[in-house]
Amino acid sequence: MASAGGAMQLKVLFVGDVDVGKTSIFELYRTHEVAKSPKHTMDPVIKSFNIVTMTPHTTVELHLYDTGGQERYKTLTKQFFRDADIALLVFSITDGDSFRHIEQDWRQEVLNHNEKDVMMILIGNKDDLHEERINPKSTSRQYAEIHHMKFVEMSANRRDDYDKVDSVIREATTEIVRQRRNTMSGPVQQEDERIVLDEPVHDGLVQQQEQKRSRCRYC
Ligand SMILES: Nc1nc2c(ncn2[C@@H]2O[C@H](COP(=O)(O)OP(=O)(O)OP(=O)(O)O)[C@@H](O)[C@H]2O)c(=O)[nH]1
Ligand SMILES: [Mg+2]
Repeated sequence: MASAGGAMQLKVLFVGDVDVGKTSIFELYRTHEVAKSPKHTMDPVIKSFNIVTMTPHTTVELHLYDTGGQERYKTLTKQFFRDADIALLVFSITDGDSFRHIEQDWRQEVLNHNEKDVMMILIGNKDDLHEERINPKSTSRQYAEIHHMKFVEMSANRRDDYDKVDSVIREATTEIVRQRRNTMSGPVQQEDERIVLDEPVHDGLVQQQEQKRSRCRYC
């Protein structure tokens, strides 16, 4: 666990095949707005902001990593998988391969790059295109249950689905805070009863974030 000035820091990865909507979900979560014409992600994009967990009310600094799913960027991308705390495994409900690759590729890669437990969240995106659905919801849910993942279907094109991604990330963050409170020696910073913070604290280049992160995680 990392801390900077008392706040816990968690690394949250967005991974999955090309075009499944990772950047669209990332932007919806970050800005509460539907992303307009997102471009393919090449270098990972990192944004950080604070949230306050459910009970115990604790400020957590989330470092969100949006990675590219294109084959030619995979080697670069996977370097960023290490030290992850939460991984959002994203597929499209309209794309069978994108679901199969969750197991064949993305989940395994997250595991391979991390020695400690990573909280995984399975996201079936493009729920607005239900007439083109290929991946049955029951199959995805069952897969998630087998692997102890949270599961949600959503559409990054629906502004209201901000609540879905916010809830599932907040639940995962809260669980990690609870788990680590039970094992850590020092106190976790407690907050007053507050509902949501969601304040951008800093954006930056990949390299700057990595440097800052490595300084903080082991200090
Ligand atoms: N209908 C629909 N389209 C979506 C949804 N989410 C994303 N898209 C569209 O799908 C395309 C790809 O979205 P991105 O968010 O760029 O996908 P990505 O997974 O980040 O792709 P890479 O960065 O190349 O790996 C874009 O045209 C989006 O507008 C959704 O929920 N519904
Ligand atoms: Mg992208």
